[in-house]
Amino acid sequence: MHLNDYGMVPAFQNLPGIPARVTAQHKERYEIVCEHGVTYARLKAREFHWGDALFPTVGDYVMIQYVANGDSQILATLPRRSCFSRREPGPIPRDQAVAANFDYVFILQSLNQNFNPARLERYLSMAWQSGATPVVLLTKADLASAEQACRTQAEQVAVGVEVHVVSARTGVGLDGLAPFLQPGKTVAFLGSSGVGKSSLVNALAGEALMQVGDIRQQDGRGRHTTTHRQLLRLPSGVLVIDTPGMRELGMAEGTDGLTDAFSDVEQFLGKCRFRDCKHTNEPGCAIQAAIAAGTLDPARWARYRKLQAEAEGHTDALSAKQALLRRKRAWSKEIAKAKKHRNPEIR
Ligand SMILES: Nc1nc2c(ncn2[C@@H]2O[C@H](COP(=O)(O)OP(=O)(O)O)[C@@H](O)[C@H]2O)c(=O)[nH]1
Ligand SMILES: [Mg+2]
Repeated sequence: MHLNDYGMVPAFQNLPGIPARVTAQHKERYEIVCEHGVTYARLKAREFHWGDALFPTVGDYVMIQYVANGDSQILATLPRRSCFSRREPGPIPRDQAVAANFDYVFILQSLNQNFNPARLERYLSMAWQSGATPVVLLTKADLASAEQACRTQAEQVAVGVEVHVVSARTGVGLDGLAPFLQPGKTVAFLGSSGVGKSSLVNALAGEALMQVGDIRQQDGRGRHTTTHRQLLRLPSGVLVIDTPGMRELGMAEGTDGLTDAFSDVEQFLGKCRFRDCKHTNEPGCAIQAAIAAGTLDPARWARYRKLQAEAEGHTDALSAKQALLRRKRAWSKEIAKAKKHRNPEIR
C-alpha cells in the first residue's frame, strides 16, 4: 500500500514517525491508512495538550508512531491545505475542523425538491472559505421538471463556478465530472440530507459503497443515514469525503469566501460618494443606484448583507484566486513552522 494512493502527502521530512491519513473518526479512536494498510490510532496525549496543536479530523494527514498489533499513536497533525470547520459554542468558542485536505467541493442540490439559490449561495461561500474549488451539481436530473431554469439560476449565483446537471440513476452528466475525479484528488460532498450524495458516490464507484436513504414522501427530505463521516477511496483512485449538512457546519469565520461568491455584488462596492456609506439612503450611494437601475438584484444584495453579518468580519476585495493563493502560502509557512518546532536546527 502506498500512502500516495490516498492523496498528496504534505511535506513532513524531519518530523518523527511515519505519515498516515485519517479516514474516519470514532470518538477518541481514528481509522487511518498508512504504508502498513488500514489501522487504528489514538492521540498521544502529551503531544496534543500543549500549545495550539491541531486535533485531527477526517482527511487530515498525521504523523504516527506505528504499533503493529494495537492502536498506533498520533504524534502531530500536518498543516491543512483546505478544511471545513464549525464553531463550537461554549465559554471560549473555538473552531473545530470536520473535514480537511480536499481539492474540490461538490455542492449538491436536487432538481426535484431541494433547489434553492439562497442556500446555494451559502454553500458556495462556505466552499470558497474552505480553500478548495467548488463545483455545483444539480442532481436527480431524471426527476427534473424545470432543469433549464434551475441551471440558469444556479449559473447566475455560482459566478465563475462550473454547474453540472447529473443523475445517479441514469448516469446522465457523470462524464462531465471526470476532470475532478482524478486519482489522488480528494472531493468533499456537501448538501442537504436526501439530495443524493451517497447515491452519487455509489454511481461513481460502480458499486454500493455507501448506504442510500429513503426519502420521506411529503417533504422530500432524507433521513440521516450517514452516521459518521468517512474518507473513501473509489476504484478509480479518487478520494471522497461525505460531509455533514449546512446546519452541522454553521457559518465559518472569515469573509474571503463571501467575497468570492459575490463578485457580481461587490463590483458596486467602494464606488459610493462617502467612504463610510451605509448603503441605505446616503446621497451618491452606488449600491442604491445600481438597484434603482436594475443592474443589482435587491434580493441578492440583501442576502449578501445577511451573510456578511453572519461572517462577522469586514470584506476586502480579494478574488477567489488570491484567497486561494494566500491559503497556500499560509500552508507552506505552517509546514516550515512545524518543521522548525520539531527540529530547531532545520530551516
Ligand atoms: N430518481 C432519482 N433518485 C435519486 C437519485 N439520486 C438519489 N436518489 C434517491 O434519493 C434518495 C436519497 O439519496 P441518498 O443518496 O441517500 O442521499 P444523501 O442523503 O444525500 O446521501 C434515495 O431514495 C435515492 O434513491 C437520482 O439521480 N434520481
Ligand atoms: Mg448519504
